[in-house]
Amino acid sequence: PMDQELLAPPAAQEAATRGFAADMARALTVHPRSISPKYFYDARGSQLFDAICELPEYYPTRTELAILRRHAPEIAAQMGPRAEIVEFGAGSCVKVGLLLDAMEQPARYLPIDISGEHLAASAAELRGRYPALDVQPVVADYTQRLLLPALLPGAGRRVGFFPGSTIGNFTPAEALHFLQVAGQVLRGGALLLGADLVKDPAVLHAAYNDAQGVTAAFNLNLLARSNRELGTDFALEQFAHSAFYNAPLQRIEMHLVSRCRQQVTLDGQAHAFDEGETLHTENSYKFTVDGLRALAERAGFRAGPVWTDPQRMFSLHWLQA
Ligand code: AVJ
Repeated sequence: PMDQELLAPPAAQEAATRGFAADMARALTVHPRSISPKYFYDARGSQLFDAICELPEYYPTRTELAILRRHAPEIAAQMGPRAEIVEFGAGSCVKVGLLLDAMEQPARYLPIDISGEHLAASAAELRGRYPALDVQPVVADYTQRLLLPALLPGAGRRVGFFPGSTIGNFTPAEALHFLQVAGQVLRGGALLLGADLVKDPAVLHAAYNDAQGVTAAFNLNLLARSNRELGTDFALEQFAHSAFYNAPLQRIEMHLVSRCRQQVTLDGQAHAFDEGETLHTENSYKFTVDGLRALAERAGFRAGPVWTDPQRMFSLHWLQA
């Protein structure tokens, strides 16, 4: 039955483009304008995100990796023998590799991703590195629905892995809903969740306004992708990257600000932008350790150990489903 989840690449591609077109049409029609950050990640956007993760100002990736490296044995002990890992989003194989290396006989690895291509690439890499590991990729949008194969006979716990503070892209209501759905498919197991922490706004600001302009290029690539895939005519040089910390809402907001009065055409329909009008492209919520634990408990988890770095920049949570 899971094979039905794996759409043929051309069909999947067309479906993805239709979804992007519908969401872009909506984004251009509503006020204030906003679009999901999931559209950042075409091939170019994924490349730019990888470059962001290497930036001196962008601390989350290297901090989470350091926490994983340092506490992998303890985390693996929580997992127990023959656990299987369900990763929400097929990220870099580096993070899950740290877990797999520390685990006692991992039973299976199930990466879930909307991009079949991305998924196939990371599955191939993991199979190469762990020939004995059962790798079963699942093409799905984990924000929409979650259908997972049954636990293997003889397997231990099912452990969800949601690193990178991707949960910060959800509104609090969406985060609660995601955690409820994840809790259902992980029942009896646990979720290992990475969450970026509230900190000095100057540090947050720098992380999304890097000196080399990689984050700006990442943000603007959304418009370039729209031009490539949807045939819009966004004039990229007429939009400015804007990222700031909204302290009362505990989130970084990214926008693309129209530098002038202009219009953009999608499917023959013109949409006017006033000077200074923005397209809101991303929220990145920051958490307190207690706030995140409370949210997880509201979703039905039992909050367990939390691992952080010495400067308390980032947190990894063990949440029992
Ligand atoms: C993928 C959501 C963790 O919010 O930090 C990085 C994406 N956006 N720089 C984040 C991102 C701009 C990232 N997450």
